[in-house]
Amino acid sequence: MSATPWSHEEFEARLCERGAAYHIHHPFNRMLNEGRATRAQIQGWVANRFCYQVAIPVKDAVVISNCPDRAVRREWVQRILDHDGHGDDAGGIEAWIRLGLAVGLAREEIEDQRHVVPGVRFAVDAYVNFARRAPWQEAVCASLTELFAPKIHKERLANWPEHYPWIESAGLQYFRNRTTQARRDVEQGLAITLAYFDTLALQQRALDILQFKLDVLWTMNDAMALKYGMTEEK
Ligand code: AHQ
Repeated sequence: MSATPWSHEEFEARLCERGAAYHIHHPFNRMLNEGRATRAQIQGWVANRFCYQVAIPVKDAVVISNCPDRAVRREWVQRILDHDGHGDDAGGIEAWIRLGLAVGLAREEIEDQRHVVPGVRFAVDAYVNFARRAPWQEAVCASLTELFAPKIHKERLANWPEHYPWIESAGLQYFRNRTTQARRDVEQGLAITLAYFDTLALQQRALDILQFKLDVLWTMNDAMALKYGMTEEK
């Protein structure tokens, strides 16, 4: 007799419980958001996270290329436009470069990814390659770390101006944009996930996929902490 799947409410609650492993709790991120990061650590974080940012629209294009459902593609394509830009909107990748300029990096050294450490690159590649290989619904599920993203963007917007007044306010626009975009993304991603993972075994698979993506983000912070060091709590 097959075990009864969790209700959508229970399934969503179990997905949200995994937020305890979100990289907002990583010591390197806490150092950034509590004002203990040096200029070099902030520059290193922005330069390394650029590797992740430029991979997102590639990952999203992979999801679209694997997805036969036109209605899903019509919504999902917005994610690519959000990052690559369209019309007069320069997009999130350009906004991330703007953040890099605001923390004192040159456009060239951001774009050529000379500062990206192997652990960050491998974690990012693991995410994109997962999306290439997995059913498109599993790649959708992996994006649900954004359940926890509005909080981390709001935390940066609340704390960085006070802790790092030398960073020009326009440089933080990326975080402002993502606060609303992440919420919209999660609505679509969660609806697809709750509908597709409809047996107990599949629901447990969804939790494993979310944990994989949480580990991708956590590992990126581990690699950056190793490279740039950690300024301990006072
Ligand atoms: O800026 C981020 C972003 O555009 C995305 C897309 C989404 C995905 O498809 O996996 N995840 C994600 C995330 C972004 N920013 C991260 C941060 O800490 O600034 C958080 C990250 C995520 O929660 O997965």
